[in-house]
Amino acid sequence: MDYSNKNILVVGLAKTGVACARFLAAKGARVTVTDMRSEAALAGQLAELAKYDIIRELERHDEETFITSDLIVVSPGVPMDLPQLVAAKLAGVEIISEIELAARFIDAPLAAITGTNGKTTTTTILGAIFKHNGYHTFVGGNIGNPLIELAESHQIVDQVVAEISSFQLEWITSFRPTVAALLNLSEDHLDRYPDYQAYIDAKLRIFENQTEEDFAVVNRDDALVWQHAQQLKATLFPFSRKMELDEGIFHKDGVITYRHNGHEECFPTAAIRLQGVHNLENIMAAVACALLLGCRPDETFETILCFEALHHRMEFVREVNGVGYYEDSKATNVGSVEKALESFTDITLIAGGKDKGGSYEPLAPLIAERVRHLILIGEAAERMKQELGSLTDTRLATTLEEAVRLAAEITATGGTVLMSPACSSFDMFKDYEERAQRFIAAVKAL
Ligand code: UMA
Ligand code: ADP
Repeated sequence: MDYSNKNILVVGLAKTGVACARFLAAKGARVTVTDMRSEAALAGQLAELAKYDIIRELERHDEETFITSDLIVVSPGVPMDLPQLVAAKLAGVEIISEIELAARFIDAPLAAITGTNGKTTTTTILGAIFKHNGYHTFVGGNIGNPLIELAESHQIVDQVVAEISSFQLEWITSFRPTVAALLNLSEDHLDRYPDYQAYIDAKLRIFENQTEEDFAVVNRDDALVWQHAQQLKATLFPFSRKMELDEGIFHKDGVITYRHNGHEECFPTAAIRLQGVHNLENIMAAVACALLLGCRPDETFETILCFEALHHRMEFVREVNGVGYYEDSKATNVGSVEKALESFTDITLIAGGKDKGGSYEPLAPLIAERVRHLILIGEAAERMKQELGSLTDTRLATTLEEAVRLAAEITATGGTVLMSPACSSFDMFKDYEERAQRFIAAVKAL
């Protein structure tokens, strides 16, 4: 792939844009970067690019630059319907995402993990399994470090594990994982997509360039996933918590069984530290990817036995006056909140934040059954109150700290206070980590 002297436009100048611009400039391309933010807001990013000869178009996107480029590389946070991208597409300009660019320069087998929930957990487990098996492994993608950083580093690796979001799949053309996993599907990101089907279609593109030599690891228990899996070209490798499979991986009577080509491996689950049925699904998906890509069963089992929950995913904070406080700041859609609610009874739920446009109705049965008090915060509070408020004692709070104090007042001994927002955090916080830290501080202050 020769990009020297090509006019390449990098759209978006956050982590992805900076890494792409650096990579392409080092390849001899004539790089322009464009971002709607100002030079002052982008001071850190621009400093990282200081030693490269790169043209900047800041606080604007010039259509002329888009339609006259040889190639456009789009950051995941930039929507597909950006008018300048639409114009460039019409003009026949090649437009790709960062994972597409990266994959063109990566030779190692690629395990790509997507799904509405569980991506980071599964990606991290799989990375740990590969490393424990002695493979030189790169873990990246939506998890935080762009895949292009691997291509940029010229490291030789044995295995690549990539967490992949729907946004990153929007502009792929040849991205082809050796093993791709789709963990589950539920409504999310409806502030970005015109409808749920458009979000699903974007996610399914992870399988688009696979052939029958590749594997699609899919959730047999998720009706939507299984329905869409029937159309795939890749060889299906299902995982299930509910049914025994002749080919695939399943959990039954406290044992995970992996069956492939007449060969069987068994992993008892009693001593696994990671809690929750959803984590059993994540573990099965990771183990399937690992064994399909050559890992040894013993080392694989050792890794899953020791694996602990990641921060901000149903994490225990503290007990005060016989009430347990749990923080699930990473639960930014209804699918993940459902799993959290299934894990407790007598719940005081703190939810709300930036509304992503989906319906909160799927939570209704669990709220009616298990949530004693619902405390709502943020932009979504009013709409959540309309959809769920009649099901239980529902109150509004103006800050997270006020919500925590109120929860402490009204939750009876033996109950659980759970912050599992079903929304993103950007209305009140920098990100989900800041929301988590503020919750933890408020709980510690009780
Ligand atoms: N911008 C424009 N014009 C626009 C829209 C945005 O100029 O019309 C600019 C913004 O000002 C910003 C840049 O484009 O400077 C967009 O950057 P970005 O949002 O793509 O941010 P990155 O730092 O590059 O992070 C991205 C992923 N972000 C998103 O998908 C929103 C990160 O996932 C990912 O870790 C990183 O690439 C490395 O691959 C984050 C995320 O929130 C964690 N992902 C979503 C999720 O998990 O739900 C999908
Ligand atoms: P993602 O990277 O897809 O956002 P995470 O592993 O970061 O996934 O988990 C995000 C949220 O989803 C957390 O609240 C976590 O408890 C929940 N979760 C994790 N795995 C699953 C799963 N397989 N199904 C549903 N919810 C899950």
